[in-house]
Amino acid sequence: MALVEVKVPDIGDFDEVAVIELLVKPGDAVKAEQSLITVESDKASMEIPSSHAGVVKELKVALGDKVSEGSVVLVIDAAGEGAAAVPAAAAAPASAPVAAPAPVATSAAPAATGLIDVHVPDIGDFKDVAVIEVFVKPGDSIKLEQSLITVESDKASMEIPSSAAGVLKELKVKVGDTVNIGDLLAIVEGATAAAPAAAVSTPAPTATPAPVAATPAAVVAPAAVSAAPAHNPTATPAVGLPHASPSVRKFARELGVPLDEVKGSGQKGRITAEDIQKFTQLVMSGATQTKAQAAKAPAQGSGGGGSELGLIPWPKVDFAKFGPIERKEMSRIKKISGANLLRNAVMIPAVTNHDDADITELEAFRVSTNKENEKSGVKVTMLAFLIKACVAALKKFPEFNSSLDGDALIYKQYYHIGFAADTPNGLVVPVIKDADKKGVLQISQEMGELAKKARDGKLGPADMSGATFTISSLGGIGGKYFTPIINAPEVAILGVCKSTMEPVWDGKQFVPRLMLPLSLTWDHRVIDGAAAARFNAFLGQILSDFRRVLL
Ligand code: CAO
Repeated sequence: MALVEVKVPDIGDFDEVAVIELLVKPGDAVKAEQSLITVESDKASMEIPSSHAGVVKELKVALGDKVSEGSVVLVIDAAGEGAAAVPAAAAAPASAPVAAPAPVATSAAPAATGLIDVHVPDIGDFKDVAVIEVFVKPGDSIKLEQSLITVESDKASMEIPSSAAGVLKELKVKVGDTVNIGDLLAIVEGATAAAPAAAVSTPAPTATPAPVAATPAAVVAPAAVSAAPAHNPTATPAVGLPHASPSVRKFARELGVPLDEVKGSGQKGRITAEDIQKFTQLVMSGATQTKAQAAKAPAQGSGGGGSELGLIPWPKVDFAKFGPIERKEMSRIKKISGANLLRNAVMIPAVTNHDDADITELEAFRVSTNKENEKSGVKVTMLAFLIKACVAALKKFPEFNSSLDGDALIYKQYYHIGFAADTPNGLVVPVIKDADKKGVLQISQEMGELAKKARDGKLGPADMSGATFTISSLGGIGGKYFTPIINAPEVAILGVCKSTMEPVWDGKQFVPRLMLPLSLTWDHRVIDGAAAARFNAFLGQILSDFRRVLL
């Protein structure tokens, strides 16, 4: 095993090109020369190949990063390969026409005006590359360095700029043609040429980097533009890459259009600028949605339009018309929990069963325990008993401690119980971990600490994650029953309200009993009504005689 850094090879004088696609991720097995990322300047894009075979350990670049020669792309575990680089190690100088080729002009007449031939400049090892796009037509006014055509190999595409300004008289190539360095592209009735003195087929000695350095024959890589004879100039790009020229990619990025969702109408499914425009129009008119929009729709707050669910729009009322108002932003917690609650309410077919538990003896026991433990500083709460009772019920009815995973259920063999806590900033749900392994005293103590942390806004993500079941207790406040919303991906939640003394028929007479209202909401995809009724009944039995927890 050898960890090897794969670096950006010589990509000409082009510095700071943007990473526009990541083609691999940690854990992927890659072959030598397999494309790892795509980089793009404003005129050309290319794929950067791997100098080694192995398994990707770590990606060192992210989308949007700028890279130059020598930038580390990723770390690869070159197991089995030795750490030897394949030919084309990143260090090797390589042909890398990522740079837009310098325009090459040849004046047919050496005058500043007249007919100017525009040739394909030095595009390095690009041989017989296909013309995949033509941007101009005879009669068009052309600016100096304006892109005339796009050519493409199987790994890179590049726009060829005009070396002359003027009016395009004649175009010498069409889509599907193959071109080579020096080929005549167009004749421009010109005003100016980029380098009037330049000889035909000589790369223009301009600031624009000559795209192709002299390339050692052994160098395979930057592979973007392999000179391999098997090269198929009209091949589509690597699987998964949207087929589009750099300018179309740039256009899509500017509009925020996800290129991989656009259907190309060009040759071999190539995405054109018109395709981007049409896609944008469809999204704007509501006729279609991007995948990101579709994924977001159900999680939107009530302020969302509602159209994503086929509902009538949320009412927009000018409340100030009816009296004085004050507008206050909701807290961050409220906004986050609101989106989650809405998703859970909409996506879960939830049903709530109500029941009462007789906690007369349990409450008496709790009060006496607290008296005995007065000095300990730990107050035993009804909620702590409820947590313990729920763990016993979850053990007896394991589907209540599960989560849906596609068509399967994940049964958790741990019992982490969340409890809803009311804080000045909104509702949070701290979690008592491994409640099955803790006594009521320890649970009470941890709950007190977590509830304090919650009120002080000091709960960390670890305090609030991993719950397998949640209890929401309004017992200290009041009410009879309510319908709590399941805290996905859990499949059930117990709501508890204030216990009250009630007359209960014991078969002979009415006796005063302390009754605790229970409201169990459950996901009907996972749990049936009968199981829910049994769960509540079992919970009631335990709460009425807590010794059953031991059974
Ligand atoms: N019936 C009758 N009295 C109850 C009771 C019940 N079911 N549960 C608690 N009480 C009593 C307690 O005994 C305590 O009385 P004393 O002070 O006389 O001992 C009093 O109510 C206050 O209890 P508490 O609420 O401070 O403590 P708790 O352990 O019951 O609850 C906590 C802790 C964090 C859950 C609670 O403070 C809280 O935030 N509850 C709100 C949860 C919530 O908002 N749920 C709704 C979610 S859906 O929007």
